[in-house]
Amino acid sequence: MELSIAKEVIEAYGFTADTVSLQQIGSGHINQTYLLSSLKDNKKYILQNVNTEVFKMPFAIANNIKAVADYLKEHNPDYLFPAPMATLNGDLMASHNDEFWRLLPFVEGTFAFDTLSETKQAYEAAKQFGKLSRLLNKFDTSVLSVSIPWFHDLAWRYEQFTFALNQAPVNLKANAHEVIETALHHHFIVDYYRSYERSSEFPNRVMHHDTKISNVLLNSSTNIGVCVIDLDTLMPGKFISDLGDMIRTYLCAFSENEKDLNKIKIRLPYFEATVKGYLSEMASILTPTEKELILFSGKYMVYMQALRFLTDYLKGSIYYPITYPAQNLDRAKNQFKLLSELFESEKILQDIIEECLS
Ligand code: GN1
Ligand code: MG
Repeated sequence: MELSIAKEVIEAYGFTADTVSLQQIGSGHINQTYLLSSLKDNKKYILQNVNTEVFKMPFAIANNIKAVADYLKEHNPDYLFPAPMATLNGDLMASHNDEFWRLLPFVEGTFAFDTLSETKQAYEAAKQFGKLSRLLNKFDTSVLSVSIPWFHDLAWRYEQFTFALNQAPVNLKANAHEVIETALHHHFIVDYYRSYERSSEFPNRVMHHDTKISNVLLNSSTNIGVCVIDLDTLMPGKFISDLGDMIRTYLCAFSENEKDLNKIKIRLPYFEATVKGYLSEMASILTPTEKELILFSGKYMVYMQALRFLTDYLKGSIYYPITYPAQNLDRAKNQFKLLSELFESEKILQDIIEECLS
């Protein structure tokens, strides 16, 4: 068999190494994902290795997904929630040599993509992520474990940035000088976040926490949203995480890897489609305070991602894989450019939000 997947993993799910074919797919930074085709019954599955450097408690994730899957099965049996399948032994994952693997159903007739080419895709994706939170509105978030502590805690991310800054080698600090100044200058976003953090009008909800477009499956022929995938960070959080990450990743025609900053512009129709799609599910659920924070959600997520890339650069790029030394610095510059675009278009973006809310 090709690739380095132990036969024990395949066998835990009742396959044999000589009757499956595996192909690496996906573009995520964190986990490795394979398309597993069973030659026996011609069925396809997704086999995924959980990155235990990042997710130190893989069973916490598996239990979270199971708790949500059980709840949804009871309350919304028709909702498609692609949870991992149990092994032959009934385990939530296959573990072998300190590695953890899971097997998921492959959803036929759907596709995931890396870049948006139509506003409809933004609308449909945002609707899917909104729908998940809406269906879980009454779910008790306190039963969920935190799969990555402080994951979207902006104050903590800022603190990590200042620690990294204090310890960074002089050459990295010199290369990043301007970006560091920009990061420090935007500290007011942290203060703003802190001022809402504990408000009862800003409740914990079940958040996906990674709402990029490749984490939603659309119907191949109609482009209609089918379901969300990649549930590792399904845990309690604030609504600004999901909506904010969509604003971060759907508005610009170019990704966080684009180095030409002149290309980093926001597309207003994609903003409108994202907000509309999200509100088509969440409008009746969000509190008045949350509705005031719609535009802030984008600033919060873009700033946090900029800080995360910059922090990683200063630490020697130990978290986000890179293909050249300054890539995480370039990614941080890209995100700060996007942030400045959000500030520049603030007025018109807020007008669009008002229109979507009315
Ligand atoms: C990571 O692996 P991927 O691409 O789904 C990261 C997200 C970042 C994203 C930026 C667990 O997600 O938080 O937004 O990279 N996931 C984790 O590309 O850190
Ligand atoms: Mg992910």
